[in-house]
Amino acid sequence: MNPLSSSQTRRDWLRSQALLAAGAVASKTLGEDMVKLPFENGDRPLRKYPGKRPLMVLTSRPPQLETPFAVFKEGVMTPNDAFFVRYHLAALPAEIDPDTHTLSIGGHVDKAVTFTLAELKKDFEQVEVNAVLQCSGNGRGFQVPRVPGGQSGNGAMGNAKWKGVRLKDLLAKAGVKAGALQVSFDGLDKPVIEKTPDFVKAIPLDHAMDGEVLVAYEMNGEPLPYLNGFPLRLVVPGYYGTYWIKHLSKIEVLKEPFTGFWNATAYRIPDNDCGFIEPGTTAVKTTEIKRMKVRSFITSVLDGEQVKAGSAITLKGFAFDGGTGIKQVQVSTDGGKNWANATLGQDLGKYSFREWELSGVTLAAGQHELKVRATTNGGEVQPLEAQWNPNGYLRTVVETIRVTAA
Ligand SMILES: Nc1nc2c(c(=O)[nH]1)N[C@H]1C(S)=C(S)[C@@H](COP(=O)(O)O)O[C@H]1N2
Ligand SMILES: [Mo]
Repeated sequence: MNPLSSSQTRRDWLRSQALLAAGAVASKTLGEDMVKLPFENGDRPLRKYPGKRPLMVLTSRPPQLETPFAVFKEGVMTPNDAFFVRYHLAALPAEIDPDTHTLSIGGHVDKAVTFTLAELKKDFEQVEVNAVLQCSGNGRGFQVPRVPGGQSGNGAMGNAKWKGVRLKDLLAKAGVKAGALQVSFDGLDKPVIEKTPDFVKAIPLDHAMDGEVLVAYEMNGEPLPYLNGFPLRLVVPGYYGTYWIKHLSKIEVLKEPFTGFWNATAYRIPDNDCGFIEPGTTAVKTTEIKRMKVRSFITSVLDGEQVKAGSAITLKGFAFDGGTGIKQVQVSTDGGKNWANATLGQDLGKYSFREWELSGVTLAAGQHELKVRATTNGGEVQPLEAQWNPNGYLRTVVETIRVTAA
């Protein structure tokens, strides 16, 4: 029987499609709720981890958990219990005692220092920043041609208020010696086999000293969730998540260029103006991934959902970039032919999600392609055509969702 033969079954079918796209429960496997991302091998179980509501599991060892996209309807700050999780190494610290956890600073400094959590909170100025944390491979699953790596939808990102102390203030306590080049960061998680390189990341000294990089202990007014780096993590506003070291325990000031695997071999992009190359080719030269490219999303209605035909609705969403801030957001409801300027919401800082809305949108009965495009204060505009690189990083293309008005 044609599944669309009666209006009743057609309605059911549309509803099930909408649920699939919205990241709602699509089916059950072995008693577990499953969600389907709209690409090949996109089936994800929804599973509950400590401190988290059920999230989409990409891998369980190490935990890689994606935020169901519908969560972004809840507001401009991403709730801690829904915030995505990403680890590279499977040996996570079993237990961390905040009273005994320490952060040490050594290497090319006048004197090595060690701080307890209590000392960090008491002895240094506390600062806050609203900032987006996004994995370099967020949206990788949509890239065509496909590439290896975690096939994420767009839920490997979130926006939070981070509270902590300035990295530069901590480094000043240790006294950075002349000739220092870089600063490296290590957390408590460890590889399970010796061959796997420990997850250590480094940034240039001038970046470490710019006053924006924080050692944070709070997220949205609460201690960091265990899986988001309890009790301390690096916050590198504007930069892709790979630098935001969790369970931070060791900082080293280096006088030689850092050659660790996770900077020198992994998390690299083609070294050219845009970070993209001809699909299927290999970059001649690569460089470290750094600041995030501009992105924008519609959140008030999700891909595959249904809206009311013939009456005015308000579309909403958010945009962000690597730190120049959002200048303009435009929305198209006809597949990109015409664009209307959205109204920007409150400015929560140049590193935060920036909300937008467009009221008075009326859609005639039928299928519609909605698109959203942001322009930054730095003059960056989202392209209409997707670009490609071998790691599926830097997704910045204008996103398209399909809705049915009925
Ligand atoms: N200690 C540690 N920190 C880490 C990682 C890790 O594997 N171990 N992964 C990094 C990467 S690639 C990302 S995208 C972010 C993810 O942060 P979250 O798990 O809090 O969402 O953590 C970063 N910090
Ligand atoms: Mo990442």
